[in-house]
Amino acid sequence: MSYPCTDLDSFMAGLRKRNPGQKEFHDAVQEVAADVLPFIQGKEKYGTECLLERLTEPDRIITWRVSWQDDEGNVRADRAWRVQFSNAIGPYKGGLRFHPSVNQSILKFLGFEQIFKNSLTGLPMGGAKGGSNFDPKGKSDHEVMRFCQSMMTELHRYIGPDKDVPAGDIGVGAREIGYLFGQYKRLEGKFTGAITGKGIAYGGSAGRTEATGYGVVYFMKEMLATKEDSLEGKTAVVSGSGNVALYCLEKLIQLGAKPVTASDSDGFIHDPDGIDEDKLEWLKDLKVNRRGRIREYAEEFGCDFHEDEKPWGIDCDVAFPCATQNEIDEDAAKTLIKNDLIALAEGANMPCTLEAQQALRGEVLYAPGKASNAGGVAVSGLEQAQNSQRVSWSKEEVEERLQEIMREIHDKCREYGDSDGDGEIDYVKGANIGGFVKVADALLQQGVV
Ligand code: NDP
Ligand code: 2IT
Repeated sequence: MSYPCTDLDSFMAGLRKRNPGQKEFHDAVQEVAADVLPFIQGKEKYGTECLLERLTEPDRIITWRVSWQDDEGNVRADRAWRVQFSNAIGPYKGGLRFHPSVNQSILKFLGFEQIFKNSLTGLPMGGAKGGSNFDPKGKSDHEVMRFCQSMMTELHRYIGPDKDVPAGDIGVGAREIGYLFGQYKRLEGKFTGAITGKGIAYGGSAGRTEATGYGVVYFMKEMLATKEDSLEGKTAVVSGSGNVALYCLEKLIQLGAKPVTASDSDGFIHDPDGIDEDKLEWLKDLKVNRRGRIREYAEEFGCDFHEDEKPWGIDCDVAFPCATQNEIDEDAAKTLIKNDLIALAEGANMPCTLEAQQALRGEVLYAPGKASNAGGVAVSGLEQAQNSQRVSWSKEEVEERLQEIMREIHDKCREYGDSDGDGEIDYVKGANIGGFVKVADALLQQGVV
């Protein structure tokens, strides 16, 4: 391969060879490289800097064993990683995921996307991701606490408010963040904002819990506004029933849309009358407090439960995949388009396969996660700012700033994704290049590091 590589096929062939078996990582890089390589080409300032070659190689990956004891006294051993991808524009920042499917490929794809997402927020945050194949499902609070304490006993060496600031992701919510922070504080002997998504009682930001889901809906609102349209009266299909999905549902209801589905790994519920405020409160209690299954919604409210199915065949105007990666394949995307979908905003990271993206781009308004789900990490950035200043902003103030940040991300997508100014925004291209330019400038100014 010649340096710098300007041809997508040879760039990807090299990347695949260096990172065998890491399909999720390959896909995430391919999406970015397809837009960034042509953008770099011929621009003198990028010259021989090999920026994309550098950005696809993490600064470091830390991996360790987490030993812990279950309630029966058995000693368990799980794997954990922290992928510190790039601190070009700020301390490493990104969530921790606990799920049996977690492996290095998944964390590398997430960490890589996080670089560009965090850049799009306009806040000084680098890109990272971490997690474990530990499955919190079915574990007691005490088991989760022992796991989190053991995990942090190693992780604490590598994080800190000016170094690397983890947060939540799949399987890591308020409970896990509390246990992780408690152990960090005990080991370090100091109270600093080394983690975000903290409880309000100990330095968390108002509005962080809601931020990702609300942000996705704000982004959708901006996309629809480019077509002089709004969410009022729109039928929405949502997947997932975790943190992102629940607050996506909440904001949709507040803005007059009618969400009709929610899901978990067992299947989806279809409520043609719409999930309203009262039903959502019940669902939050089911999922957050009782850790129940989505099928119980169907039993409670007398609607259909579709076991082992995804909701993409349900007629809708707008769609919000908010569960996990690769949950919409090409067939599902084509079904959505056939059913007259207007717009899709990703709440999850990479929920659409590359083939699904291809089908959606140009056919509907389509927002990639690194733009539309950036509200979560943006409010994490605001939490870091509040912690540094030792202040707490009101929920209204945080929500106002979140809306402003989502508008600015939309503006950046317009700036870089509609270069001919005809009003048709390619949000994938806009987000990839819009995220890249700031990181690239930072790398150029910091020399060969
Ligand atoms: P949660 O753990 O709160 O919820 C995850 C939801 O997705 C659950 O309903 C879960 O169902 C479902 N799910 C997870 N894995 C699978 C799977 N393999 N197959 C089917 N369903 C699955 O996570 P979040 O809501 O925080 O995260 C959801 C998505 O949003 C992820 O892609 C995450 O990376 C992304 N994201 C999260 C942010 C945040 O601030 N939390 C910020 C930006 C993006 P079940 O309970 O059955 O496993
Ligand atoms: O994917 C993501 O952006 C997150 N899980 C949130 C990361 C964070 O640091 O708040």
